[in-house]
This record gives sequence, C-alpha cells and structure tokens, in this order.
Amino acid sequence: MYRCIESSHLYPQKIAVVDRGESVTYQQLANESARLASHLLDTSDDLQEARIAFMVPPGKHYVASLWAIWRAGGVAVPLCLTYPLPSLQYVIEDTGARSILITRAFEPLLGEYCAHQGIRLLILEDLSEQDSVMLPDISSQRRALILYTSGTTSKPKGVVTTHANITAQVTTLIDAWGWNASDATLCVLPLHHVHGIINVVSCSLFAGATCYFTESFSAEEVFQWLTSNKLSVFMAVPTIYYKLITYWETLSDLEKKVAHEKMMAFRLMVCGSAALPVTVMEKWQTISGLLLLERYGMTEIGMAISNPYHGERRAGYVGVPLAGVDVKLVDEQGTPVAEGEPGEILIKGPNVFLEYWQNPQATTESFREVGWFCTGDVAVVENGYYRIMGRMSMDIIKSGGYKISALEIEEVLRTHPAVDDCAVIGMPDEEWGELIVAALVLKETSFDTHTLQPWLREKMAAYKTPRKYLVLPELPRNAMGKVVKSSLKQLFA
Ligand code: MCA
Ligand code: AMP
Repeated sequence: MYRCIESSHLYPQKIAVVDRGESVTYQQLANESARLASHLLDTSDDLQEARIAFMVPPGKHYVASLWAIWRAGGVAVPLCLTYPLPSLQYVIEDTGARSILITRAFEPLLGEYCAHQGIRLLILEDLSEQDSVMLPDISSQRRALILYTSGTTSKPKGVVTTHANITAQVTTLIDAWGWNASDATLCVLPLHHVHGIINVVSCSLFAGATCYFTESFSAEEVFQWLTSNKLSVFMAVPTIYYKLITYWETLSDLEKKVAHEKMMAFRLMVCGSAALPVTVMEKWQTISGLLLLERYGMTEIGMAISNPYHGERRAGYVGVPLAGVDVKLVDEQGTPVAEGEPGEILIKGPNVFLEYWQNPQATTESFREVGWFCTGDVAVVENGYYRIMGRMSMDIIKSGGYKISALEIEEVLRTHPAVDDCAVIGMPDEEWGELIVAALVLKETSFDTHTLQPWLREKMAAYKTPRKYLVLPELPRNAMGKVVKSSLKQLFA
C-alpha cells in the first residue's frame, strides 16, 4: 500500500486522477486520504484490520477513500454501486463492517439501515477539515481488501488479500505491461472487482500515471475518450469491446479513418475477465490498428497468465504465466497433465489471496497441497501458450465480465410464490459472453414471467438477473435427482 504513498512522494505535483474534468495531484490525494484516515481513526491510533465498507463512485473520492482505509490500518470493502439494499446488507453483515464511507447520494439507501444497526455512516461531503494525525505503520502481511466473488456456493464469498498480495499483483503487471509515469488510462470498470481496482486504478497510480474516470459506461463517450489523444493504455472486458465495435459501425467512413489514426497513439489495450472472441480481437485490430493483449485472472489470484507485451499475442490464447506466478495443469487426481492435454489450472505465488473471509473450510477446500489454489478453470497448453477451455462447474456464469452464481439466482427465484422449482444456466452470447437464462417449473401455469424482472431487481443487481425464461413441466434430472444442466442447454438452444 505504500506504493501509492510512494507515488505521492515521487510525483507530488503530477496529475494522479482526472474526475469530471477536475485534475487532482498525487500530493492532493495523499493529503485527502490522510484527512479521511484521521476521521476513520477517530480516537484510535490503528484500525487494526477493522472492515470499512465504502460506497463511493469511481473518481477522486473513491481513490482517497481506499487509500484512507489502508493508511488507517483498516480492511477496505468496496460496495457495488448498483446493489439493492439486501445485497449490500449481505456484504456489510458478512464482513462485520461497523463504519461505512459514502457520498451523500447513497444516504437514502443506507441511512436508515445504518442508524438501525448502529453502524457509523461517514458522509464524505460532511466530513470537516481535520488536523493530520499520526498514521500507523502497516505491515505488508496485514489484510487489506475484501472483494466478494460468486462461486459454487449460493452466497458470494469474501476474498481477502493482504497488502503484500496486492503489491505482488500490481508490481507484476507494471513490469509485464510496461506501466510508467507517462501513461494515462481511462477507468470504465466497476470498482468492486479486481479488474478495475487492481489492473486499472492501482497499476496506474502505483506507476505514477494518470487515471481518468467516467461516471458510467457509455460506448459513445468511451469511444470519444479513446480518440481524444489523451490516453496511452486501456483495459476492458470483451463485452465492452463488443459494444465499442457496435458503436464504431454507426460512424461514417471519414469518422472511422480519423478514429483509427487517433487510436494509434495507444501503446497498449488489454482485454480480460472472460474469453475474448477471436472475431472481436480481429475487428478491433481493423478499427484501432492495435492487437488486443488478452490475459487470464481471477479475484483470488489477480492476474496469472498473459499474452506478452513484447512478443506474439496469439488470438484465442491467454499467453504464458506472468513472472513470479507458478501455474500447473492437473487431472482429477492432482497429477500434472502432458502438454496438449486439458487440466485444471492451479496457481501458486505471492499474488494468491490469504483466505475466504471467515470461511476456513472453503479456504482449505480451494487449495490442493500447500499453496496451490484450484481455480476451477480448465486449460490446455499448445505450443507453449495457454488456452482456456472453460469452467469445471456449470453453476458459474460469466456475463458482461461479471462472475455470477447460478445457485444464488436459483435460491432467490425459489422464494417467489409462483415458482415451484428452477434451474439457471449461461447460454453462449456474442455480446455478453453468456446470457443468464432460467428454466422454471411453475405452481400457476398462467403466471407471466415478465413480472419476475422487477421482482428480482429489488433483490439483486440487474447484471445477475435472467434475460430469458423457459417454462417446463419438470426439470431434467439424473438418477441421483440432480438437474442435468447440459440437457437444459440443449432445450434453450
Ligand atoms: C446489463 N444488462 C444486461 C447485462 N448487464 N443484459 C444481459 N446480460 C447482462 N449481463 C442490461 C441492463 O439490464 C440494461 O438493460 C442494459 O443492459 C444496460 O445496463 P447497464 O447496467 O447500464 O449496462 P452497461 O453499463 O451497458 O454494462 C455493460 C458493462 C458492464 C459495462 C459491460 O456489464 C460492466 O461494467 N462489466 C464489467 C464487469 C467487470 O469489471 N468484471 C470484472 C470481474 P435494461 O435497460 O433493458 O434493463 S472479473 C475480475 O476482476 C477478474 C479478476 C479478471 O480476470 O478480470
Ligand atoms: P472473477 O472471479 O470475477 O475474478 O472471475 C474470474 C474468472 O473469469 C476466471 O476463473 C475465468 O473463468 C474467467 N476469466 C478471466 N479471464 C479470462 C479469459 N481471458 N478467458 C476466459 N476466461 C477468463
């Protein structure tokens, strides 16, 4: 975490963040984070890993809040800005956060709940000027961040990383992808996941670069940014490149030519979080002249495998292990497979997370031997490069770059009075990677499934809700009574 403070010593007057046209220097960010840290500390001299949740839009306040929590000795818990209250409550209560930093816009959502629960709600706009206090020394082995990830359990798990894990994840990428202080990037990703927090915001700020922020994603606005000559690095998920391509197709030939010339100013564009279709990679090269660099990562490990910055970027492949990250592919017995054979990806290194928050059983089960984390993803090595073949569980869906648990959605759907039983799967989709769909067995056959979307939206973020329903008299099950999701896929197809 001291890398961010180091940047403010090394480049005090350099622009760290540009937020809605306002430029903020590294020194200003350091000062602001110290001020917020003293509010968080209140009368104590070290938060001693107290979990501090924060619901703050991407931009200068987000970065100052994150740094403040770290500098005061807390564990940062970024909240998803589009979650309804029940989803927020789950994260707040699971982490046991007793303080939450917010911008005023979120007071109507969280105010009453926090007052009722006795949680300290700090509204950034209301915090007074404060004399700076002594900030604690934080050992690199201390917990720094909890990010919630959906998996093969119905409830999301809190992934805990230490300051040392984060430093390893960030410095590896800075070295691998040549981040430097003259870089400028644009953050278009949500900041409750690794891709946005680590790869974009932390890499750029640890490197002394400038990070621009947008309020929310709009293909037109992002395209304008990409052709603004202000940026040198850009990172996004495949769905975003797909949406940018769709926007580009609406431009005139002259506009396309100008856009192409302007995008040549980029030194790097990265894609990840889900499989990058070869068609998208090729189309993007025609549009921008740039070959996207695809890489593979996960909340628990940061980035592990990447196409090279210098060297061949192979379409359909995620490249080779990053420096300092050990990767092996194993069969069901845990034996390494031969080159060309598929196996589960296991990862070891200083980038690998510490634990699932207050879930020692899940932590133990996710490791094979000492230190080898089992990703649940299957890959094959061909001519030295890794190719991701898919996931071992059909209960995990990747849609729009978000990892979504089918079980979590099923559990909520089953609480609907009209739903007798259900099964959720992801269907291949050009735009979203996978589209969430649900098969339903209904108690009332006349039930209108269109009413499910608003009902679900009160309980979960929009990106987790099914987009298509199929009503069946019963779900396909095997002899053990388990739903056969592969048969469901055929029914939806
Ligand atoms: C939203 N919509 C969807 C989905 N999401 N429809 C189908 N499937 C979806 N998944 C619908 C909304 O309901 C709405 O429709 C319309 O699309 C616009 O919604 P909005 O939320 O505004 O969408 P958007 O802003 O266009 O979002 C698209 C997005 C977003 C920008 C691609 O999904 C996104 O930010 N994805 C990135 C997630 C990410 O960072 N993942 C990294 C985690 P209507 O108006 O009809 O309701 S993975 C990670 O961190 C690991 C370590 C890694 O490897 O990187
Ligand atoms: P998350 O838990 O949200 O961090 O998502 C991590 C998962 O995203 C991985 O386990 C993979 O299944 C998937 N993923 C990330 N990058 C890629 C990629 N380049 N190609 C295919 N899948 C990917």
